[in-house]
Amino acid sequence: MLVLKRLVAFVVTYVTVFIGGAALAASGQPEPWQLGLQQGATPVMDNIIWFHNCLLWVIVAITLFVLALLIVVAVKFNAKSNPVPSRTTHNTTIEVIWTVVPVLILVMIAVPSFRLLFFQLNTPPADVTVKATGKQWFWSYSYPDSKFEFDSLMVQTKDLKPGQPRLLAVDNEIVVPVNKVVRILTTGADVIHSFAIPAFGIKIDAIPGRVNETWFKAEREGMYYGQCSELCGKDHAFMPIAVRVVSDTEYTAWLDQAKKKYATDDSVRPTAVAAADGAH
Ligand SMILES: [Cu+2]
Repeated sequence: MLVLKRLVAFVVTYVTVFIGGAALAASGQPEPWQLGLQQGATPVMDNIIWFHNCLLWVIVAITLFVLALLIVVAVKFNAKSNPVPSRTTHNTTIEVIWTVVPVLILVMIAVPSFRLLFFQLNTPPADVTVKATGKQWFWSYSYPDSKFEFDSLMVQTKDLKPGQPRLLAVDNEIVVPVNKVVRILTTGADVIHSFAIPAFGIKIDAIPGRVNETWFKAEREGMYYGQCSELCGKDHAFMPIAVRVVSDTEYTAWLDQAKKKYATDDSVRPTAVAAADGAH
């Protein structure tokens, strides 16, 4: 009886945590006790989640079917219940079935799989381009259309402000407008890094000497976090990615201010030029 009570308590706790975790997973970062994927914030991630859930049912059905066959074999055809084994060998019908059926299942899986792959890999015309350069061990982001670049470093645990997640918050986050196509270009300055944001369904290597491209269209405002996902050395775990998705007006305001703050073109940063002149 006690065992049953404990079992019920366990199941209730588990279900509560699971449902709670699913709700929290919408916050653009991993949550304690989270099961499954983070809630999607882009059409690509919504598709990935849908495909993942479909495959889960397919694989559950196949596994149960194989398990049932194994049980039948073990029970009906063991040495005790079937002392004189049949000498039957080869059955064309069944051999054709167990070849054709798996092929059909794979073809059925391949169709949505390839459709999703092309959806991910064809970047639609972009509204904003952000270039992410992986460095040991932080990210630099540049907005080539607006000619500025800045570094993004992890906030140390002791410096965290309320609401900032440990190991994920950064000093300067990427800011992008909501419902706009953002093209991400990645490259590495030293070794291979990987730019990944689970809620956006993107993960792409940042390789020295070449530029990779991916894209996302965030459909909800908020903070979204990711991490470098290619082992790149000692502080690989401490170079998070943070993206703030904001409204169009907030984005324009941020862009104006960022152009001055992070300007790489000296002509748009008169104070810096004046200061440099003064030093001569
Ligand atoms: Cu890394």
